Amino acid sequence: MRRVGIAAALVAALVVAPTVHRALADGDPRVASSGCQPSPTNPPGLVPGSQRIHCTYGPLSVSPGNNLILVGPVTVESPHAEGYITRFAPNLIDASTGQVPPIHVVHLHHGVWLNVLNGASTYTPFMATGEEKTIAELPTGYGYPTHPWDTWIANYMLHNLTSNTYAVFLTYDLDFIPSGTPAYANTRPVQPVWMDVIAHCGVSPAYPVYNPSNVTTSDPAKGTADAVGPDATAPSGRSSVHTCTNTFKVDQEAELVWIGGHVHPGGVRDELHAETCNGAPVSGSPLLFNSQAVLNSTWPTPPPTYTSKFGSWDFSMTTSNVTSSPWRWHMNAGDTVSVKAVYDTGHPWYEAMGIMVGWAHVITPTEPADTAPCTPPAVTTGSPSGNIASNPTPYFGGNTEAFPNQLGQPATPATKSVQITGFGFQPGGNGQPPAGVTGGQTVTFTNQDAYASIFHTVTSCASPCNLDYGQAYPLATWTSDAPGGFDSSQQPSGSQGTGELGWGPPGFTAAANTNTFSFTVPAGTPAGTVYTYFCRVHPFMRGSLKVTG
Ligand SMILES: [Cu+2]
Repeated sequence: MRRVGIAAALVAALVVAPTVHRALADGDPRVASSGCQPSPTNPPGLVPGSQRIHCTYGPLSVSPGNNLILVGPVTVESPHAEGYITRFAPNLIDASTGQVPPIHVVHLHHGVWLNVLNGASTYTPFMATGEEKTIAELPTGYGYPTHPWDTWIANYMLHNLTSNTYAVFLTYDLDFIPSGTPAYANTRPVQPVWMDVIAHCGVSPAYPVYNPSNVTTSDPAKGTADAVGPDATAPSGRSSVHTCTNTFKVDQEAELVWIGGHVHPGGVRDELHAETCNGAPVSGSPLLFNSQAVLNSTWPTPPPTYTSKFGSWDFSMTTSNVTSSPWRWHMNAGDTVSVKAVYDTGHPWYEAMGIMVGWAHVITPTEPADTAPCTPPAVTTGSPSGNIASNPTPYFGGNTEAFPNQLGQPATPATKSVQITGFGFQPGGNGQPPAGVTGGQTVTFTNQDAYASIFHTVTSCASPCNLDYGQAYPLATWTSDAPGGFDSSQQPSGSQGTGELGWGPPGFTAAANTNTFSFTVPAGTPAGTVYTYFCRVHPFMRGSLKVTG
């Protein structure tokens, strides 16, 4: 059977491996911890004849401030048997505690599973997740086919927000229907459909679908698909959203039977729209599915304090797992759909993604579709389907003073340089007197930790910015909101448009490939003006500058 071809932009950017990451040496007993084991007891409700399989991959060493995209070491475990996968549930486990690590300590930026020997001409992701840990459940009667010779690899990115090193496992639970069972005979195969708006907006090849430097400008050279417009649902209260849209064409008749989205903090939703059907434009590009980012801690209760918690990684995405009617979209060969990634504009967001992953069944005479072409789904919303229950109690931060307010303290003598070393700013770091500066003067920040492959940023946060850190505090502020504020991540010289101070392979890290950032205090800035800032990689790192004259 041919694959469902979807013209997807830069899948290769997520696939090519710049770094082979091997956490522990061969012979370390923990190396043997990677593998798949049948669950001793199958959960109730499993299709008769099928089996839940628990797989682990690791341990993976997550160094301080780790923010790399990694593939490896070579393969991850697949069922290695003829059958169908009907459910996929990813998670992240701390190797030392056996528990899910708190989001503000270590979390999953994204994980992508690829099947490199499943008849694909290119590596095709068949499963993807981030900290939302979406559980994908196919409708009854559909499955992702597996073969004994399948070779899976995992591409993952972990973020360590602390100055410690952690060891973690990626885990994934599979529901598997083996061949030779009645359920196997009644299952129709599906194929992954990967729809990524990557590189369609902004200038970065690898990342931003929400490029901070694009949000406040209408410069068409920075991405014609970027748009900022009003939206009453914008969680931060700014009432506008940034959208990035990409269109995808299907090359053979197929029916989507499952859909889910992926965004990063600041993301509000991914929308799937019909563009053409039977070769003709569909009037109004109707919404087919709205995959929403829902804060775990507020679901299903209405979120009265949503604003203060928005921007954390503590969310799940709604998918078509659970809908009041079967969700389907039947496309003819040549038809197009679009994906629109929607981000709030209340803050600059970084390393943002906008992806929808679908499962599609190719229509054949013996395996007909469930619905007629162009029949709009009865339901276009779903419910959160992440591993919510296994997430520890979220800690949002911003509740208590972590160190004295720097605003009222006298400044140090005027300085022209701030060193970033040992996870701190010198002078003017946490609780210390602000570094003195004068109007019109340039201050240069230098990340000395970059020589140890540790990225930092220098990013304005709302004064006094001295509260305890958590998964939603501090948040970056627009430089236009903090008059004269600054952000190393918004400097145009950042090779990725994101500009964390440090060095890394272009296209695979958020590195600016410089370790310095300069900020010029506007001439005439009144004495006493204080600029508070933090490192958004390590949000416990704070600092301040104070104008002395
Ligand atoms: Cu840092």
